Amino acid sequence: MTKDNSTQEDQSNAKARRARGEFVRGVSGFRHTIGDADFPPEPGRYHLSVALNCPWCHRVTLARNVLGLQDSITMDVAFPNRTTEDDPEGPNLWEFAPERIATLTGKPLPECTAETGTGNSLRLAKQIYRAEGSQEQSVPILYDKIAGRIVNNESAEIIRMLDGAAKALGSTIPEADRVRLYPDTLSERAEIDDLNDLIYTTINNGAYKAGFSSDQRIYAAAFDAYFETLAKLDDLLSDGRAFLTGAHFTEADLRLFPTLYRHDPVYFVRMKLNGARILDYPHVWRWLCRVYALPGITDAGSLVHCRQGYFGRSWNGVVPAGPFKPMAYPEAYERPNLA
Ligand SMILES: N[C@@H](CCC(=O)N[C@@H](CS)C(=O)NCC(=O)O)C(=O)O
Repeated sequence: MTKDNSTQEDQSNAKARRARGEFVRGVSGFRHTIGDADFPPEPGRYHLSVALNCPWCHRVTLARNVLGLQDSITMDVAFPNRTTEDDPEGPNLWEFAPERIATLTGKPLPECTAETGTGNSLRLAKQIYRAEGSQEQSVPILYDKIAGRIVNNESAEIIRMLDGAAKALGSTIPEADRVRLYPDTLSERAEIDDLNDLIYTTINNGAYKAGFSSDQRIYAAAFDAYFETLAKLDDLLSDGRAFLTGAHFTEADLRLFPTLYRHDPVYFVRMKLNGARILDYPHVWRWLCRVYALPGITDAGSLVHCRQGYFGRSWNGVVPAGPFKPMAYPEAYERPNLA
């Protein structure tokens, strides 16, 4: 499957780089594929465990929706804030706790669920891994409910396999109307691969490189690379094309959306990416609104979960109330002419 630098970070000297204050993302260990002998494509067999504040999970919830797989692939949603120091199982763990109160709203979050995929009503995502002897703890997780096994925990591969097996998995969208995230034409695939490389390194993971690195020079380099790519994308979209590779929505658009959806209301503050808003890039802004208007996009994500997740446990836990100018988010994404 995809083992290129659009999927994961180069891990060389990761320990030394982390010691120097660089945020280096780890590598996902479960890399099976639907279609392998053990994992036949069957409707109702597979299950996703996600958190709606996680941008990698957002790729997967977007693919599930735009491919019409909401009925055939069940899904659990963890609470946006991970466990705290006093948790008996340890801190920073994704928890399925639909009763937990969000400080942002003062109420439980209606999208959150218990853990239903394994049939064991587990409290933590970590426990899904421990059942298979793994020390991992990340989301998203694609799980086989028949085999009782984890298939894959790498979002780049999960979206690719859902796209390839959508029909056999029981998509409710007729083939002729269903989007092809990774079309067969080699030229389009090459264009998508190049965009994926640039966008993964400087935007998707770049945002974390800026926001979570504790070295000024590493932060500054990530900051510059992020806004350089935004300027390049604004230029690319200035020729009137609807989507990144032309007339059709593809995997490249799907992978760019989660980060830009979070930029103005979250990353501008939380990741110190305060160089500009997406609103300041008119062609990228109109692209963002165009994607937001596509069927299945709005309910694949939640800015309430994002704000609660990124701020609810950072600093003193108080979640910033803005922005409200020119208008509140996500409603602003319904106004392409704001830019
Ligand atoms: N490469 C993975 C990255 C997944 C990932 O890093 N997820 C984060 C949430 S945003 C996570 O669960 N991190 C917790 C951990 O690894 O302990 C993918 O794209 O699926």
